[in-house]
Amino acid sequence: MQELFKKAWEKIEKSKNIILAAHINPDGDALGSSLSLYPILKKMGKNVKVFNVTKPLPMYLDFLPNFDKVTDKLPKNYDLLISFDCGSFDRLGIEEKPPFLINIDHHISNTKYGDINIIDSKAASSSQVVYNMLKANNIEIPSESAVCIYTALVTDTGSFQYESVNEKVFEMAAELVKCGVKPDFVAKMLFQRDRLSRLRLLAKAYDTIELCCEGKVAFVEVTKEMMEITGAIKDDTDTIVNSVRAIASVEVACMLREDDDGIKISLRSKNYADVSKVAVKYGGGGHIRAAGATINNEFDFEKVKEMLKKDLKEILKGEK
Ligand SMILES: [Mn+2]
Repeated sequence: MQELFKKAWEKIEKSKNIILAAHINPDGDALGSSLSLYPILKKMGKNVKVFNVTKPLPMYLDFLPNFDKVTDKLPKNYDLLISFDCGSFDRLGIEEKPPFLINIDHHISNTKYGDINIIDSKAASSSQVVYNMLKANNIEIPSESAVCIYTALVTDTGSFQYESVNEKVFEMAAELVKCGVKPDFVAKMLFQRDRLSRLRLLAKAYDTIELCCEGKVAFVEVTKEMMEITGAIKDDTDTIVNSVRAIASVEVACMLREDDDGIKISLRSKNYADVSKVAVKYGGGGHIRAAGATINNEFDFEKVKEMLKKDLKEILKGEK
């Protein structure tokens, strides 16, 4: 890994026009990781652009330094693109292959589409991989970058709750606080700016919770109608599946959301089930404990649940 960090940094030093990019519908890790390098590369005199194909960007991340610099227009001429938190090239929303691509990620399902691939599936967030790269190259972390790296870490670990959280994660968090992060500020920005529309949507969604497989599996539904009635937006659905997983008996929670291009399924597991296997089966991907996919329009919710029940029974088999 240290070799790769050095190689990647050498390439960055040699490049002039650099794009920092993350996957479509970015979460805190995707956007935080891409924005984290912006001030550092600027200071190095690079021409840097942060690209994301999504419009509008999730507003709950608007406190990230340089959030307003993110553009959905890909510049024509550039030497290097660095992708963050993006498991496959098509999720970047870029047509042509970049002249050189550094792929920084922690998804076990990453397809290694870069010229340099720095994939650490043990990392708690892609921002931890960025952090390790900066450390390996003795780069000082300005507070603007630290806030981005820290926010990405908080969002991807469910506020330091997941199995990926270890001594290294806390050491890194402590270091980032030394660099100027105020954890209470980040927490307030992330968790104390809720929208009424989201709470109204939760009420409707929770009403649809259905348990099966002896209470080990829970389904929750979000329809277009619910979104319209409550005035909720897609971002408002982000954490629903996590709170459904919190039911005591549940090992796997699954949210089904009606989207324009099909039914979006989001899977979360608690202790032992590898839900990435199920997501991959439907053309998606993710992690062992958090994964997702989009199933095309030819099925309705009931049919999708039926299919998923079968798959989930299979992955729950033989476990305690
Ligand atoms: Mn991530």
